[in-house]
Amino acid sequence: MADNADQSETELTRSKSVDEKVAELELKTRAVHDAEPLTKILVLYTGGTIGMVTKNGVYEPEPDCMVQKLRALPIFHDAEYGDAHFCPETEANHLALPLLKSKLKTDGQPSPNGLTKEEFRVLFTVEEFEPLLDSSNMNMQDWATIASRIQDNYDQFDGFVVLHGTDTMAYTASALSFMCEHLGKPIILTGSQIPIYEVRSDGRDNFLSSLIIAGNYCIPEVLVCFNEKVFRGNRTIKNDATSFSAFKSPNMAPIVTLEIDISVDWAGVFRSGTTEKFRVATNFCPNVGLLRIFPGITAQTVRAFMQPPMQGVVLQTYGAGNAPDNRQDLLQLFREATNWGIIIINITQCTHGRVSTSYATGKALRETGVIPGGDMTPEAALAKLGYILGKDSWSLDKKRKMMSRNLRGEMTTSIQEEISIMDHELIESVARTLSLSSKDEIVKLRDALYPNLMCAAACTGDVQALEKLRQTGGNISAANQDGRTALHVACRGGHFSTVQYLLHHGASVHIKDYHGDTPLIDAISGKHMAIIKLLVQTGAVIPLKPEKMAVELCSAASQNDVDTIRAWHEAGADLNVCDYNYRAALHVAVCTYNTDVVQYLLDNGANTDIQDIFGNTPMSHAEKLCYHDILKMMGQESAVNHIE
Ligand code: ASN
Repeated sequence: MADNADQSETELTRSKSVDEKVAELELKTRAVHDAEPLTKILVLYTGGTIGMVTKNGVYEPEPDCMVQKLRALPIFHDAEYGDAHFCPETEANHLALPLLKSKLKTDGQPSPNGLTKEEFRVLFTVEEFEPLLDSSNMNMQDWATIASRIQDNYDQFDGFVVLHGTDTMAYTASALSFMCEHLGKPIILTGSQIPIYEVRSDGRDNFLSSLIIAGNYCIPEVLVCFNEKVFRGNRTIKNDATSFSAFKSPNMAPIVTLEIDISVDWAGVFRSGTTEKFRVATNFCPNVGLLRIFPGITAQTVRAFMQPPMQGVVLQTYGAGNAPDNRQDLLQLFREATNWGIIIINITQCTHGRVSTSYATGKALRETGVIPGGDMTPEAALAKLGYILGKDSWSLDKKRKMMSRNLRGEMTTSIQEEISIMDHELIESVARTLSLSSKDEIVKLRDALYPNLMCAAACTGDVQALEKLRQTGGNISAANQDGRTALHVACRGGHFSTVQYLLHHGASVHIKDYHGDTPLIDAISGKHMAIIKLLVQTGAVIPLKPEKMAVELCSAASQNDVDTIRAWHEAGADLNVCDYNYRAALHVAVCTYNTDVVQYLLDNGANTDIQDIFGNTPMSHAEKLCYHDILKMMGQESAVNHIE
């Protein structure tokens, strides 16, 4: 009786675990075969009016409310998709935007999912901060928290949206733009003037536009999206407390405008152009300040402002950067402060324009050691100072030099020359043949031809041709009709120096072609190890789900293709990932008696005891098949003796 009870319990346990496995298997299989292309966005909800409610007659942030409310809004969440794909217990904060019906114009730039715009699906996960803050209550530590959350989730998401109050959004955007080094994905800050829960609200459009842009356009910058415009974050100022058009970018045109068409100024996109991985610098120096001079300001006031622990001052001067040159007391003070090691950066009090030394008054200031800050906004200048002064390993001299450099597109270093697209003979002759004459027509022609010309040049590793195309206005990350960029093509062809050139000019390692493949997949297919290393060093990660990666590894294992497995491994693949039958590459290599692969896998940490759906492990396969040499490789001398 007891035996029977034990037996039936064992059966129950076994059948339950088989059921569980089958259920998991179904999920995995669905994951492998789920062909719908998607992009994933992490939404960091920090607070702000967008999520506030009225309490005692004033707006206050309301915790644990946003996700629930968004879920009930069909423009933010496709409930049918959500019910089919998200687990209600563990994925309650996962939402799926409905598919866009209207065609988005991409200007030759692929979406991260690489598909035509009608087919994409943007999934987003909302992470709510605790406590939610009115942005007037935010400080530098909050900037570091946002940056760190982005860093922690960087590889798992295609882009980031930060829901934030408008009052200090320009400061946070500026700070994040510096803290996020070697950024390769979009980070978009947005918020609203009226809470999203109210009938009339700008929050819904701002949030939706941010998700659409972050999910479809690989703009590797910190941006602010407001009122149908997307600005470079460190160029923004909040200029209106009552209008929906709360932000202005006085010295730079918006990067994206959302009208019936979405237009992106790809030539204006700032790209880091390095081969280093994304990282964040959270050590921000708090000893910085903004000093706005005014007629009659006393030397005592300025001296008091410059006292320790002050390390960096943004000096807001008149017009084109002028300060009184008849005030020797002030000029002497600036000279002294510079000698004490304080960095002083000069920007204009005017909303629009830049500092220059066209006036004697501006020149006098320059001669005291004050650094000209070009056309930086006060927010950007302050954030840049805090970031640079936080670099403890840099000398004072280096910090001063970096202050006058354009680091993230925050200042215009030289008046950009009009690029003559007619400089390219091919464009010129095609334009003539087609009788095109207006600038718009020629720009359209260029945008249609250049991605293909770039890919053709990359295919043969012709760096000179790429440089010529770039100089005549070509977008280095533009994609052809298949969603492929010059970097995809150069990686496939194994042209190492072309890949280096492209990366140094800002080509993105994250762009997916229409098959969902990034340049890293091309490099793996071509088994170009040096290129794989370079891409990984630049922050590329394998864009496949583990199950799909396992299929690739198992397939290579079945063909004794050690080089392909090595290429996947170099690219960061876990050699123990399992396919839809829970089989890892080692299962397949053992069964097919591909001993070279078995040896490689064992040398690189493959497990011999992973159970597939039938309970078989690589070792049990070797035992059943009496593969003595494989068992020996696995260190199973005793098992070999036992079989013998
Ligand atoms: N006081 C609010 C904030 O900055 C203003 C807003 O979001 N519109 O959090």
